[in-house]
Amino acid sequence: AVLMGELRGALDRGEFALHYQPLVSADTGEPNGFEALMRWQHPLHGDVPPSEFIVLAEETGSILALGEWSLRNACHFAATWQDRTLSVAVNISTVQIRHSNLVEIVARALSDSGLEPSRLELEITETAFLATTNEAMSVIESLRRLGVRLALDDFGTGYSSLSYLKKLPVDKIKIDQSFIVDLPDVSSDVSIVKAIVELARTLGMTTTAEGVETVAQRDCLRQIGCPEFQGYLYGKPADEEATMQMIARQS
Ligand code: G
Ligand code: G
Ligand code: MN
Ligand code: NA
Repeated sequence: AVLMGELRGALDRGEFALHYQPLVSADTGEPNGFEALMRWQHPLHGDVPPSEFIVLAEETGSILALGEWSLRNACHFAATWQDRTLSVAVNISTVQIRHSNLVEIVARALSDSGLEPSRLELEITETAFLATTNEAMSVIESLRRLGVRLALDDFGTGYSSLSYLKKLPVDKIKIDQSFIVDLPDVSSDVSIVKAIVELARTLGMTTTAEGVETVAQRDCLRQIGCPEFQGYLYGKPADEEATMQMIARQS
């Protein structure tokens, strides 16, 4: 409650930052791109994690300004990367889809930064998709027409049916880390991840395994044929400076 009143002013005071975590190719072990993750550096409370302030920001409507700031910042940063094949992924709240002119905001972030649309990936959580109305669906279709890619975040934690998945206009499914954590020991999780990867491929979608922390998990995922990994094994979310250094080392 204390934080709620401060959220609005915090953006103007420059207390937010984006950190970046690599999305790594299973084939090469090199980054395909980076996911932007917001951090609130509060002067008294220290680093407030998104798990605490995103919901608050959604309830108060501050997420509209915060989300637009994230998009614009991530696009401008990615446009400075030497390697033009790297993409940037930005998380989008369902509130932004419903209550802002998201298509215009994304289009403007792209043209102002000069970032190629194909290098921007928008991550939308499965639960957000479930709440999707016809109106929201048309926003999602318009975003696709801009040429950006769409990813279904935290897949497996919601209640998507298979027929529902078929209708979703997404390019990528991000498999929630709860299915990755017990690989390769829990055979039911191996089966589930294998099924998701194969189903996605059948539907023309790619997959990313979230929360990859160990070599054993990586090896299991390689065997399954999951094409992209994200997790502490490859890198924790890092600030802009450390991210630039990582990109410089790779190129
Ligand atoms: O980095 P961390 O694990 O704390 O992030 C937790 C969650 O916060 C992420 O899974 C993501 O869904 C959400 N999040 C992080 N940054 C943003 C952002 O810029 N916008 C939105 N809507 N959600 C974000
Ligand atoms: O967008 P999403 O809600 O999926 O955000 C991913 C979250 O997962 C971020 O908050 C990030 O800090 C966290 N994360 C990323 N990699 C790992 C990992 O390997 N292990 C754990 N426990 N968390 C991770
Ligand atoms: Mn995400
Ligand atoms: Na996720």
